[in-house]
Amino acid sequence: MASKAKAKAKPNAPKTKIAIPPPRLDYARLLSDPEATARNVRERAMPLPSDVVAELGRLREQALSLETQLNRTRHEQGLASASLRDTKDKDGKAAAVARARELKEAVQALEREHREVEDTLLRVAGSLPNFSNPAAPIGAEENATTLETFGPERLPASPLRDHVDVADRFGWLDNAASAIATGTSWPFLLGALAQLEHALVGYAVDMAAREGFTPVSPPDVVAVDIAARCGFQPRDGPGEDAPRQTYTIESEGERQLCLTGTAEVPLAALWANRTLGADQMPARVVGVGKAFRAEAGARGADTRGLYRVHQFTKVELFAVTTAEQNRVLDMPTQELGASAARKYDMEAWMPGRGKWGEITSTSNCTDYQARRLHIRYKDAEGTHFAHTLNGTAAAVPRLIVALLENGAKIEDGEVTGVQLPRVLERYWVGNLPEHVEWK
Ligand SMILES: *[C@@H]1O[C@H](CO)[C@@H](O)[C@H](O)[C@H]1NC(C)=O
Ligand SMILES: *[C@@H]1O[C@H](CO)[C@@H](O)[C@H](O)[C@H]1NC(C)=O
Ligand SMILES: *[C@@H]1O[C@H](CO)[C@@H](O)[C@H](O)[C@H]1NC(C)=O
Ligand SMILES: *[C@@H]1O[C@H](CO)[C@@H](O)[C@H](O)[C@H]1NC(C)=O
Ligand SMILES: *[C@@H]1O[C@H](CO)[C@@H](O)[C@H](O)[C@H]1NC(C)=O
Ligand SMILES: *[C@H]1O[C@H](CO)[C@@H](O)[C@H](O)[C@H]1NC(C)=O
Repeated sequence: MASKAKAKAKPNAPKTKIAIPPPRLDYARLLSDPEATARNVRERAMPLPSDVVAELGRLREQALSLETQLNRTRHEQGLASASLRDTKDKDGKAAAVARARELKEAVQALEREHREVEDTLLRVAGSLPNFSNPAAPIGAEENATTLETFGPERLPASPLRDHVDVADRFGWLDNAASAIATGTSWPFLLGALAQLEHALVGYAVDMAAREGFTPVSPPDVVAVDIAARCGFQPRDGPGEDAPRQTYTIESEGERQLCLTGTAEVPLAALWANRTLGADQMPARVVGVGKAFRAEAGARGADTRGLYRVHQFTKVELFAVTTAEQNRVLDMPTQELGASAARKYDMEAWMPGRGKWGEITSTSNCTDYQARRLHIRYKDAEGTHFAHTLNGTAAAVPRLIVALLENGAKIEDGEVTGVQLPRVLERYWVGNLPEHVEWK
């Protein structure tokens, strides 16, 4: 037989032959109050059909009715085999054989139909976001509540402090080289900025490890199926025209792979299909990964400089907890990723941009990811789905923007250097470059 040409998987039709069981979603909870589920989708402004919950209800009923028919037909099949064994006369035997064959085919057809409906049910339910925490503010970004403001007095906004100009002035960014190597928004950090990246990563990992997070170096490529189970879809909405969120890559073998949008995905996969003991909880890790964002600059915002880029280094915290454990780790509903119930962002003042900019984000995903990845724990009462929490310890380019724009030293209307926080000194590699000093 001619060898089968290796099929190139389409981004939206991932081939996902994977040995972990399908997500175990709580249909009863999703359908116990259909109006509440529909309101949750609306409040999060998810690009889903308006009748998605009604569709879910119909599919669930259809699946149950097929299951009932299947059970009844299997029961009849059992009776027919028994009668086949017991029938001795020739004519009766032939009739019983025909009947058994008929029932076997009916069972197979019902099984097929049931499986198809179950698959659709899982796909539709899987597209629903997690329930928002009732205390999360409702609406778009401007409805966020400020919980706390700290740090020194804000510097006045000033175009002189623009991080791109500061970095260009001292030769720390090379946009011409970026354009040749890859393209815009794929930055080359040179000299002081590359050293600053090492220092920030060292500082963040050190702090997290001292707090009891186990350091992990995760892969930066994950299976599309695993990313989807964590709440990341290849596209930002249905259809081929929706902006792409992730970069899918040419894959070897059965599984469609993509570049990680955040190390949260491989860190969550670390516990997939496992059951932890109650004494192992909370399980906490800190991972350094590359984050790849296909959509950076897609909406024409912040295409300049380091604020939104296609690739960056990120130190990520991830915890698996019981439903009760956790400490507080408030973003409005439309700002929550599909899996999060509540999200806290921290913003830094960026005087060169003249705006506040998000530098970290921490999400409570309750059991959304755990149900999809089968992350469980066992205690005296039995086995339960765990809760997962994730947060940024350091998103390097955003911190560089904040540090350059706040640290720029201005003399006689000119930037003469940059002052960096002394806590980074311990983590600095090599010599302190010209134009950089500790504050
Ligand atoms: C997932 O867990 C089940 C049950 O423990 C096991 O049979 C299966 O092999 C596991 N899959 C993988 C990929 O480890
Ligand atoms: C069908 O039979 C299975 C196995 O006996 C049972 O668990 C399930 O509840 C039955 N389903 C329905 C809808 O009666
Ligand atoms: C902010 O919240 C209020 C009250 O819930 C709501 O009426 C308004 O539409 C929200 N604004 C945005 C931009 O979502
Ligand atoms: C996460 O959210 C759930 C319910 O929304 C809550 O029970 C749990 O305490 C929360 N965890 C944290 C850390 O806030
Ligand atoms: C944490 O998880 C949420 C939901 O999956 C996601 O939207 C957010 O980007 C993640 N945060 C970080 C820092 O990766
Ligand atoms: C997310 O939230 C709740 C807990 O807050 C959980 O019980 C529910 O199953 C989750 N919803 C989805 C759609 O996964």
